[in-house]
Amino acid sequence: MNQSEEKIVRTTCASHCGGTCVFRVHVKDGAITRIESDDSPEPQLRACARGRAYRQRVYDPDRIVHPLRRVGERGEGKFERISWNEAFDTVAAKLKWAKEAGGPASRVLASSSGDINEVHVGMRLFHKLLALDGGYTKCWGVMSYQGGIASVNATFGTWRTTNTRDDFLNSRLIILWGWNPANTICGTNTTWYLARAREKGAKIIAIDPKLTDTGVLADEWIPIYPGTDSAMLIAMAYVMLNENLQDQKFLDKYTVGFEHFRDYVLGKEDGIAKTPAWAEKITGVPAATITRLAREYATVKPGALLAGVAPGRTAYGEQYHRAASTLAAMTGNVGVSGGNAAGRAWESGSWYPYKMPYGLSLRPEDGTNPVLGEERTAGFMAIYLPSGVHMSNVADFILRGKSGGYNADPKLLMVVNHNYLNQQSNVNLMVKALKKIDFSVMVEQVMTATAKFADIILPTATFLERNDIVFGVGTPFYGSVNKAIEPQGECKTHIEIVRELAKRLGITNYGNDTEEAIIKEFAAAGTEITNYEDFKREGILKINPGKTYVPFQKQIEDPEHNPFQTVSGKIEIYSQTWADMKNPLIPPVAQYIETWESRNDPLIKKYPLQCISTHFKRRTHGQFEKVPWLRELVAQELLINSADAKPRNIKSGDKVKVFNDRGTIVIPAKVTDTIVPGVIDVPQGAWYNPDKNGIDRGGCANVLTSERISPQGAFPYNTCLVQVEKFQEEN
Ligand SMILES: Nc1nc2c(c(=O)[nH]1)N[C@H]1C(S)=C(S)[C@@H](COP(=O)(O)OP(=O)(O)OC[C@H]3O[C@@H](n4cnc5c(=O)[nH]c(N)nc54)[C@H](O)[C@@H]3O)O[C@H]1N2
Ligand SMILES: Nc1nc2c(c(=O)[nH]1)N[C@H]1C(S)=C(S)[C@@H](COP(=O)(O)OP(=O)(O)OC[C@H]3O[C@@H](n4cnc5c(=O)[nH]c(N)nc54)[C@H](O)[C@@H]3O)O[C@H]1N2
Ligand SMILES: [Mo]
Repeated sequence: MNQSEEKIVRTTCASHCGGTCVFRVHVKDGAITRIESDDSPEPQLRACARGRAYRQRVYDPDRIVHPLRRVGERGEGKFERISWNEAFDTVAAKLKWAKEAGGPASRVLASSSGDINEVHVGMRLFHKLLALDGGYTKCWGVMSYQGGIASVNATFGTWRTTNTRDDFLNSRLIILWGWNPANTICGTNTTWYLARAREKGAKIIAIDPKLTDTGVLADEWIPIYPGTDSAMLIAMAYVMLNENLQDQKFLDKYTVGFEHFRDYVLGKEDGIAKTPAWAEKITGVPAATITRLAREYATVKPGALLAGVAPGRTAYGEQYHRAASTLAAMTGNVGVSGGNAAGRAWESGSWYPYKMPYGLSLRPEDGTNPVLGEERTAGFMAIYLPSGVHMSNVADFILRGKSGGYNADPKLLMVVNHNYLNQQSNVNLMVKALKKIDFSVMVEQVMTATAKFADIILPTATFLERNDIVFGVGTPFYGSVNKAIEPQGECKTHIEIVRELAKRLGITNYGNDTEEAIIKEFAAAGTEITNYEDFKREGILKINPGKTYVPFQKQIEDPEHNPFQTVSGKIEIYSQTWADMKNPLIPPVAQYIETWESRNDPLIKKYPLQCISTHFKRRTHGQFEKVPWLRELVAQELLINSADAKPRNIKSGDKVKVFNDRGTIVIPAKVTDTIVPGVIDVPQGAWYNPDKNGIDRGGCANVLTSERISPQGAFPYNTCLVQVEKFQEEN
């Protein structure tokens, strides 16, 4: 082909929002000129604003394109260019040193998704490297929805609970409980199917502390105080019981322990009947609204309660998820087309039963990590790891080590696919830890807040510069990630990086597979991809198009032959496993447990506002932060109700400081009546950028959040009390 001719490469987005949408990348002379989206027959898999702006991310002037070594202080962001050879030699030498000086467990791997749903870019390759080299400390906990995972495993014995999105068209009632897919995508076409369901006559109700872009689609917005959702759900159960609206036949046939829940709801145990009036005081939702919604959900069938994961990112968030699933069972909406098990509305990872023999999971040849004891994993992520360290506790682990009861004194931190400092709670604590650790290596694309603390940065490719396979969430399909351009500068792919490190560590059994060979092997291992070449050319393979998938349908239609995967074989409204833990904060049936930093906490006098930190339209967490087109789309602002702004003399556009004992940020305010009074929203993901006084000028929500974890490991980002004041710049 003539060099200067433009070609179009079909590929699939892999950004962290879980929308794996189709890209048509225009390439001329080896450079991307523009990005378009799907032009195939409906239903198309069309990209959002972030996807379409990806070109500016690839060509971001701050892109890291050479290996770097830190020359300034940690956090200062001063680096010098070094050769790959020197970078690899240094990292390998430090890995060996840490293993000898502190044992394998002193090497900590902190990894998130980065890009998402890819077959071989996740954490797997680095796990394999460190496992074959004698082991490492693996962190556990899924930031997105650890509470939801704990809950659905206890209730249904699996973590796949959600109907395909096209099944919205069969619902008569759709309840968006703390869910905003118009911004968060959560699977390509989610909002498209919601809009079509509404056109078809489904009633949509949104329950959320703020009116969202998806809420605009709804017939009704019910504002609620954060962290109180289980109280509202439990009061809805009260109404159903009181008016005998529950589907008792369903409960008798498919569930265990409902009577314990009923006793709790009616107050037989604690003398408190969980009435709508009781819940109104906690949630701020009028009792009449709770009663009306309970009647509606119990009678308008089928109804889909879509339990978003943000209400689960609160203290005791597990209880909210358990309560939602209990209600889905009470209304007989589990395993039914148009219904929903109300597990987690957003399930990344391989929740659709694709024929993927290993997908994102670790394989035997990936080696076992000798540092681990008992391990339960969901794909590549550890969901519960008694001998590991919870993601939220890594700073504490680094700062206190053995003296804090941990099994090692950390010496080396490896960060892959993760803007660690920015995305974990309590940034100021993490800053201390990042200053203390002996050595840190980070594999990154851009100079994030975290990367500034690295000793060595290994630059890596974006998904437009490499090959992979992704799969759809919500709409089942495989997408071929096809390399559109060569990696910028000296960037290398993960597989190239780990192979070089393996060589230097003397690991002889890492394997020599290339990127392409790994993908082909995956495709050939029994997946639906029968013709790899066709798949790669077409870029997308839809699975069973037009056929909805309803989890638990078999269990409901033919329970004799299809028990649930729980201990009892039924839906566990009462979990014996949780009862056996004998922890009042992990009750066997769903309960309302008041969060710390709630509206009743004495701390409210000092810090009177509840701070939530939502996922932002123009970013995926910290990603895309510097993309100019997206910055034009919407500004990083604090949402504050006019009732809270007025007494503070705050007007839209004013700079305000948001603070608590953990830290202070400065951010412009946007005064609005679309958020509940007493609640503010700091969109999460903005990059931490401290001034000389340690005040964050970037507007990073996690300067404010607490590293404390919920009893089942949920990350309570949305449980956080703060004060807001007008900010005066020092002269
Ligand atoms: N306050 C608050 N904090 C939150 C949340 C919240 O709601 N509130 N949400 C939490 C949730 S749900 C999540 S999932 C986390 C997300 O936390 P992270 O996963 O840390 O967030 P991302 O910004 O997606 O960071 C991924 C990083 O990986 C880099 N990256 C992208 N692709 C690649 C690649 O191929 N290789 C490598 N090596 N790096 C790559 C990106 O440049 C980016 O810096 O944040 C959590 N933090
Ligand atoms: N654009 C964009 N898309 C994304 C991401 C992103 O960062 N940006 N992140 C991706 C990832 S990793 C994840 S995990 C998903 C999930 O993303 P979600 O967790 O679903 O997104 P959020 O915006 O945090 O929350 C959804 C809604 O819940 C509300 N909410 C917060 N706290 C509460 C509460 O206590 N009760 C109730 N009822 N509602 C509450 C918020 O106001 C918000 O409107 O999104 C994915 N998609
Ligand atoms: Mo997430």
